[in-house]
Amino acid sequence: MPTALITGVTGQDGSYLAELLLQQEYTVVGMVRRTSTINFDRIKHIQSQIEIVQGDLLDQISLINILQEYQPQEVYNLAAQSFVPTSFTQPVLTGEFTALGVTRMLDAIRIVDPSIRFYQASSSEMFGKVREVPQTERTPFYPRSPYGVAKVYGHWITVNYRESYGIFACSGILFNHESPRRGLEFVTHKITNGVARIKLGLSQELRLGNLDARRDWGYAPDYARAMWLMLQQDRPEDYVIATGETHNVREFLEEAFSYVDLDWQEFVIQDDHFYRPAEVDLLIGDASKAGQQLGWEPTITFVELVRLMVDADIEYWERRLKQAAAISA
Ligand code: NAP
Ligand code: F7E
Repeated sequence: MPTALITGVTGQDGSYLAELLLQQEYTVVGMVRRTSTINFDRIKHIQSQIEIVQGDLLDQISLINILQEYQPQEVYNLAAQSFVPTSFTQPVLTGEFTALGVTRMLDAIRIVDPSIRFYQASSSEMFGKVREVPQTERTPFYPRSPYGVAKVYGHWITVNYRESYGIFACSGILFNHESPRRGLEFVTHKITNGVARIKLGLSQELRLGNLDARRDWGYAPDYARAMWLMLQQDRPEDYVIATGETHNVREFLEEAFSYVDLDWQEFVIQDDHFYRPAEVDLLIGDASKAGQQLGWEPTITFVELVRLMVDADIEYWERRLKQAAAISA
């Protein structure tokens, strides 16, 4: 059975990809960085089936040692500083993790075993101030944040190692993808968590930034499947993964609040704190190439995505309330 190394296994995508690879009977090695308190919330249900190994994208030797010890056939590089606002306040750290970290891993592969297949988690944020609509694999990049700039570097170094050293290296240009496991600071989960708390009487307001930004939002497990498919092809190539639909933040709000019979305008406060120094106004992807060559299609619609996230957050907060009631009884 093949062995796969996932960096960023504790993140949203890493957890779904690990589940998928375990279903395919891979040996899954998950790289985690050392922290004083471990947070395996997203992988606790599969933790016993994964080999957890300590390593860090900032530390080249740790990457070389992991490849030598576990000898994976596939490496999925999902680790990154992935929150766009933090990239404005910590631009150098973002460059180290999200840009140079890719070179460290590619170089480790080149040194230890150049036959390893490599997936790089590229992003629609590379399109930034978009040059064409919809965006395809051929659309020029114009990043609008230190995060986007770092991802452009990660994308091109992946292409460069493929062309220079013949490494089977693919860059998946993934548009926004969400789930109940999405970090709480990202706008979709911030909204659905806020809706659940307001519905259950735990909050009275939700503070947000730019409601006009448009995104192409898909469902994270669908996107994990696309990553795996890219590494199963005869030739390494880059692919856009997207739903082909765009919605603004206001539409997401309307859908989430109305699903629980609330009017978002009574609860949402626009707050300058959540605006960015430069914004990405419109993203919409054309995933025709992935459809034709990988047979990939999204399985969840926008409305289904919003509702499943609201349902999950309501269930979470109801459980928490029951636990609190049981403790105080
Ligand atoms: P996420 O939930 O923020 O997870 C990021 C992961 O990276 C976490 O496991 C984190 O570990 C790990 N990490 C961060 N810095 C590290 C370091 N120096 N060394 C080792 N591990 C480190 O992100 P995600 O949403 O799953 O996204 C996965 C990847 O896809 C990221 O590269 C992201 O930039 C990219 N991407 C995401 C989307 C999207 O819509 N989700 C779209 C396009 C591209 P800790 O648990 O220790 O923090
Ligand atoms: O913002 C607006 C905000 O933080 C979406 C990452 O996974 O996807 C993600 O990046 C939009 C932006 O995601 C709030 O201004 C309004 O226009 O959920 P987000 P993102 O920046 O698109 C890409 C593809 C990645 O690769 C990234 O790693 O929503 N917005 N009000 C807000 N955003 C946040 N976070 N919080 C607000 O209060």
